[in-house]
Amino acid sequence: MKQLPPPWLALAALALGAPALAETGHVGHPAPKAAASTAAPKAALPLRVQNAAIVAVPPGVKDTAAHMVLINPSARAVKLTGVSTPVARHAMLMNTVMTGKMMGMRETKALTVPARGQLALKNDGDHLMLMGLWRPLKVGEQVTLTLHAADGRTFKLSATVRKP
Ligand SMILES: [Cu+2]
Repeated sequence: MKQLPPPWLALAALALGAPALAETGHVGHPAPKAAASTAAPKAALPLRVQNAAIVAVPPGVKDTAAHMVLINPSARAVKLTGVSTPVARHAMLMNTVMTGKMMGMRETKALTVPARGQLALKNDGDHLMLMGLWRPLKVGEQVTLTLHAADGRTFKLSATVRKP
């Protein structure tokens, strides 16, 4: 007569069972897999480069520009979101813009190398800037630049310091 479980025990079991089922349902969810692929080693961007140059500046000038032609033989556009180099404190992607009759430049969040196309980085167009050179660069010296994409892929290239 007293062996019947009290009704609250059945309710407690139900309450405990519900989250347990939800947990089981989560195991097959793709979210943990996506997290794992983010941590995967970073692949190289499918780019080639021609005529990579850094503009030689007089000693004491701490900022300079980098020019090149980036070629993307792949079927997908490559969106670059940053650049880094060991010779400068900071490097950035730039656009040249016309404000009235004044030509100026401004930092941009991204530069795109079109699929099966190319992007020319030059003085009067899109280019890269190296800000805060740690030391004077010598004409003829090779400098490593690393281009970064939003997905973590990178492209490392060597640019020659040249007189403008
Ligand atoms: Cu610039």
